[in-house]
Order: sequence, then structure tokens, then C-alpha cells
Amino acid sequence: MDLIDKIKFFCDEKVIVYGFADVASYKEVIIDDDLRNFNYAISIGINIPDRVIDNINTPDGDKAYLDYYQRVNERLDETALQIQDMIRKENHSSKAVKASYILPNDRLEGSLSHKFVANLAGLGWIGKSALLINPYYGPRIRWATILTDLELPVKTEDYLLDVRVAVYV
Ligand code: B12
Repeated sequence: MDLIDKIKFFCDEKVIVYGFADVASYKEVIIDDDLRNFNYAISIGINIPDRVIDNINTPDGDKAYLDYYQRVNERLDETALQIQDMIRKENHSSKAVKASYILPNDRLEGSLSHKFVANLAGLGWIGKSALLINPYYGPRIRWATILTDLELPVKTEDYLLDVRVAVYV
């Protein structure tokens, strides 16, 4: 099994959706200058179930959301690191970007935009909420990214730079 098949197999086991993106032409997706030499990215996503989101703002609902949010982040971060290590072992460079990592400045920004990478990977479009909308899970999905120099089989960009705004008449 080659490395790309290994990554796909691993993602099938660990996450709900994933895709490959060519970020070479969209360097604005990467905010941290130190990460700009990577040309490819793997976007991974795990959904938060409807029963959890629908109960936010109820007495027990907020805590359930927080618990689930943390568990999903842990799972995404752990999976991203495992994929990073899998790629490094085969002598390619790679850097996992955690789900909620924030750069140590006072601007509340991540080292790259997970939403933008997910869009480039064909996993959804940007909705009027400014969230990434996946066709199956809507916005109820959290993301992490693995950057790499490994050439990935990039899928045609189904929703490339697609911004959808509802028009009310
Ligand atoms: C800091 C942060 C916040 C801050 C907001 C500050 C900010 N700068 O936006 C706070 C704490 C307030 C926050 C709140 C929330 N957040 Co937040 N947040 C982040 C974090 C860690 C960094 C965001 C960042 O750096 N933004 C900086 C700008 C430059 O990046 P950007 O907003 O993605 O913008 C890019 C795109 O807009 C793109 N772009 C511009 N035009 C277009 C057009 C198209 C078509 C495309 C594809 C891209 C694109 O270019 C920009 C530059 O790359 C990200 C994780 C990450 N690293 O992406 C999560 C993230 C964006 N948050 C997320 C979520 C879920 C939320 C909340 C809903 C949580 C909650 N339950 O309340 C709220 C509401 C957010 C909202 N409605 O927008 C999710 C979004 C998931 C999704 N489905 O889209 C993310 C991706 C976390 C994750 N791992 O899944 N968040």
C-alpha cells in the first residue's frame, strides 16, 4: 500500500470527512509565514451530532456541547498528528495544524484557515454565517488540517471559492 492509500485508509477509520487540497496557488489560506512553504494540505472533519447542537441553550445542553466540542477537538488533533508522523516517516515534510490552535499574538487568529482549506479540498462552501457548509453535515462540523510537501491527488474543486448567500424576495 503506498503512502497516499495509507493516509486514505487511516482517514476512513478516524474521521467523518476528508479531502486533499492544492494550496500552492492560495497562499492567503496560510496566515503563519513559517508554514507557507507547504503546497498541499489534507483537510479532516468530524461532525457534532444534531442532538448535541439542537440542545444548546438548554440547562444540560451547553455542558454537553462543551464536552463534545473538546472530544472532537482531541480526536481531530490526535488524528492530524498521526497523519503528520506517517508522512514524516516516509521522508516528506508535514505539519499538523490543530483544530483550535491560536497564534501567540493578540489578534485571535489561527495559523491557517481550516475553512478555506476544506473549501479547496471540495468539502463545502462558505455560507452566509461565514462558516464552512458541508453538503451532508452543514456547519455542524469541526476541522483540522495537515500541511505537506507530499504531492496529493487533488480532487476537482467542487465548490472552489464558492460563497453562498441567501437571497430573500
Ligand atoms: C479564532 C477563532 C474564533 C474566534 C473568532 C475570531 C476570528 N478571527 O474569526 C471566536 C472565538 C470568536 C470564534 C468563534 C466561533 N468559531 Co471559531 N475559530 C477560530 C480559529 C481558531 C481561527 C480563525 C482565524 O484565524 N480566522 C482568521 C481569518 C483570516 O480566517 P478565516 O476566518 O477562516 O478567513 C479566511 C476565509 O474567510 C478565507 N476566505 C475569504 N473569503 C473567502 C471565500 C471563500 C469562498 C473561501 C473558501 C474562503 C474565503 O480567507 C480568509 C483567510 O484565509 C478557527 C480555526 C482555524 N484555524 O481556522 C476556528 C473556527 C473558524 N471556528 C469555528 C467555529 C465552529 C466557531 C463558532 C461557531 C463556535 C461556537 N460554537 O460559538 C463561533 C462562531 C464563528 C462565526 N460565526 O464566524 C470552526 C468553523 C467550522 C465551520 N464549519 O466553519 C473553526 C474552523 C474551528 C474548527 N476547527 O472547526 N472562532
